Amino acid sequence: MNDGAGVTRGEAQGRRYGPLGRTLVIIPTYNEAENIKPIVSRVRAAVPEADVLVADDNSPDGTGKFADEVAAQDDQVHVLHRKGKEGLGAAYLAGFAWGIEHGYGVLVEMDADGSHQPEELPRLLTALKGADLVLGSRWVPGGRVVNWPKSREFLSRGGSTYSRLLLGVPIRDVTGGYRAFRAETLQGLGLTEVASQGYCFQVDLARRAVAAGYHVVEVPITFVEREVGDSKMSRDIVVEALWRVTAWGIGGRAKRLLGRKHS
Ligand SMILES: Nc1nc2c(ncn2[C@@H]2O[C@H](COP(=O)(O)OP(=O)(O)O)[C@@H](O)[C@H]2O)c(=O)[nH]1
Ligand SMILES: [Mg+2]
Repeated sequence: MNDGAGVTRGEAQGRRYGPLGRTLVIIPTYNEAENIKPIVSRVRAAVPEADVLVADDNSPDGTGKFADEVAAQDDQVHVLHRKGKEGLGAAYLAGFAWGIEHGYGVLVEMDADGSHQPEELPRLLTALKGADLVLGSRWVPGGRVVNWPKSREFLSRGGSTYSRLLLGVPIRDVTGGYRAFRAETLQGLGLTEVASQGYCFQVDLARRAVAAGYHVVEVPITFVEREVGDSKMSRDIVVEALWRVTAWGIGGRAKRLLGRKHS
């Protein structure tokens, strides 16, 4: 149950997977000046063959400039400068497009604040050899959270449970943001239609992957709450997630009901 738990579709069993190709770790940033250099060097040390793309939304604290300084010293580090704060979802979509255009076979999502430990990435990549999508998971056996207030854990567990039940996706940690995608998987998710901006972006991608029949695997991770800088979690982000997940859930049920009537 520990490595590679959470098969979503039986038909995926026995499928053969192609080689992974080059890996790009995408790190979205907004005001992560103190975190950006340490996180990039941890990624480079943990997975030296992987390249890094920092997707910065013109952070007022100069994160983009610090990322440029790292990129100037290291050919495997790139920076995508975006014009302003547009949310996590938009930054990832831009990062995915950049990565696919540049021929990467694996695209990884990772926060800048150290919550997603780069040292755990090799385990995610190993699991991706036999999957279409790997989710770093706090809520499967072996997964855990360090330094989170009870209120935040309640919100995250509650959000995952609500989404799982309403959307019918058999995933324990559906809001998590430490993930490894095969490029082909991303290309099959209909990303041009994704409008989710905040954390429900992660729920959106997970539900699309399940609906498309991809083999999704959850790998336990230890999520460490940031020590430096501020969380961008806001009431707006929670409200967006709540209404979108609810709308998807109701829309999906209505579609199934209508489908049944017509058949
Ligand atoms: N580019 C970009 N990055 C963002 C935005 N909002 C959050 N992030 C980044 O997304 C990651 C997760 O955000 P964080 O504030 O740590 O959220 P939390 O861990 O849920 O409290 C961090 O690397 C942030 O800098 C945004 O609007 N644009
Ligand atoms: Mg964080």
